[in-house]
Amino acid sequence: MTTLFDPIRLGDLLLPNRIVMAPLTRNRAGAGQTPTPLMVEYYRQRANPATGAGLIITEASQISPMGQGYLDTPGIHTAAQIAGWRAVTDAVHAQGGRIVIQLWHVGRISHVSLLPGGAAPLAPSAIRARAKTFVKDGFVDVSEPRALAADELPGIVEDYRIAARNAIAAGFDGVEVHAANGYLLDQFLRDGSNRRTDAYGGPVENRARLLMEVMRAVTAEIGAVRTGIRLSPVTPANDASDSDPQTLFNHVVEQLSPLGLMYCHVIEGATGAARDFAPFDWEALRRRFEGPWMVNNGYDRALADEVIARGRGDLVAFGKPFISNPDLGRRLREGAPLNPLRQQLLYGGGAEGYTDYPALG
Ligand code: 8OZ
Repeated sequence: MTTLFDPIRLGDLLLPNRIVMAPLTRNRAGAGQTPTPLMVEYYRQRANPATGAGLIITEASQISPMGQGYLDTPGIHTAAQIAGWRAVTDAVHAQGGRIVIQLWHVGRISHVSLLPGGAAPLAPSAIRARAKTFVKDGFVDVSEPRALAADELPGIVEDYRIAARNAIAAGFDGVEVHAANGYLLDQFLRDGSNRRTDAYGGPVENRARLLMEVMRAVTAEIGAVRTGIRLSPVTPANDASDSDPQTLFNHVVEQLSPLGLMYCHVIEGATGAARDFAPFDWEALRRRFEGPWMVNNGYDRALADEVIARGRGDLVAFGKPFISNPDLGRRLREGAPLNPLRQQLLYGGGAEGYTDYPALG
């Protein structure tokens, strides 16, 4: 019987176990949205697969200045950012670990104070989300977005392609395209945020068009074996809504499968919410995807064992438990108690609540 502690092949990577550190926004980037030495230490602490993660997925990292939606999130679009990430990937690899970067464009989930020249956030349609973001002065409502013109979309696809190339230049083992949680690609997928009447709106085939163009560009640039994706079919996060998520995401996963991706990562439910708060046929999605299937949200050892033993998932991504336990892999294996999370230290700040969680002696 397969367990969390059995190896698995993801593309060209052989992971020693199936324990994944989920992408986690921590808002600790330095000037120029550049990864800092403190971030190097945070990832290094979690990188050794014998005690930490078999695979680390970085915090969401914007592909362009317009892709940023929160204070102090890192980017992967400047030379300084690439150099900062190189220090992270070198530290992870020195521990024997593996790491991919999550590529992010927030779309309408942003604020004019974060964007170049005070620009309006970009969206499929000019519909403001009922959502908050975090800026210099604290939590604020997101700004009114402007609808992207069709002739601007090739530029967005190109930004993803260049970000993927930058990721490889920075030493990453691959990328995860963030198509979840109500950000740009998810905004195009869903009819609650996409009211376009061109080839990128209307039927699900059209709403999935931008995502598929991005996935084809990224896989052509760095290889499908180095490209994963994250989806969140039922999340209401960031005002995400769709009239028929099952049909939508069945279609999306059917389209993704033939690309031969490194993995498909799904958030079962909504981050921080009950796992079963919305009915959804997860098996129907899983059946439609040929490659490795990564599950996330509210997993503990028992649930992870069950899902892997039954083949409902191949890997399990742990989020908050990895924040408060740098040696989560070891604790799961030994059944050791977990450090409690200090919730108020999640976003922004320094070492406190970041690199000061103790490992087992
Ligand atoms: C928490 C705070 C800010 C952003 C996501 C990237 O939900 C995020 C995020 C999470 O995917």
